[in-house]
Amino acid sequence: MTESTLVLIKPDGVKRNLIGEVIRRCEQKGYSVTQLRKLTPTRELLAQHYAEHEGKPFYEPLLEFMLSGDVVAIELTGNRVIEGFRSLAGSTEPTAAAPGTIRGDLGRDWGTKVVQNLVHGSDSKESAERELKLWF
Ligand code: IDP
Ligand code: MG
Repeated sequence: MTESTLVLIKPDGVKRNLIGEVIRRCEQKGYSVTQLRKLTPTRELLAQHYAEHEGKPFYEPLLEFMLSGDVVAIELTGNRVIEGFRSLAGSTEPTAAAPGTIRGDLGRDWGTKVVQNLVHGSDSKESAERELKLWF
């Protein structure tokens, strides 16, 4: 039953000094940080990570944004953590994300081509396994 998910704190979250705030919310929920690294990802890593979005209008801006600074990669572990972290993160658009969520409380629309929304979380068991192998 115990599983792990990939959480990324994106460059906007790192630049705004929200690493601790994101981890605090994960730990307060009861999940455990089982691996953690801070890095500037390569384009190759991001292309693999975001392969499903290749060809979409926001794909290039998304890669440029993710290359713009350090990212924190976290393996977060606990029962149903994949679903649970998506719930903590809130919906993709920070303007519409529910208050109480990471994106709803800490994010907003900055008028950029790509939505800057502080965090990534794997969306399924298959994605989590694939993404954790890429980042760790
Ligand atoms: P998710 O991060 O909530 O799973 P995805 O659809 O997987 O959302 O998209 C990946 C990332 O690409 C989003 O987190 C956001 O940063 C960006 N993004 C997604 N859809 C759009 C869009 O329609 N316009 C601009 N950026 C987008
Ligand atoms: Mg996604």
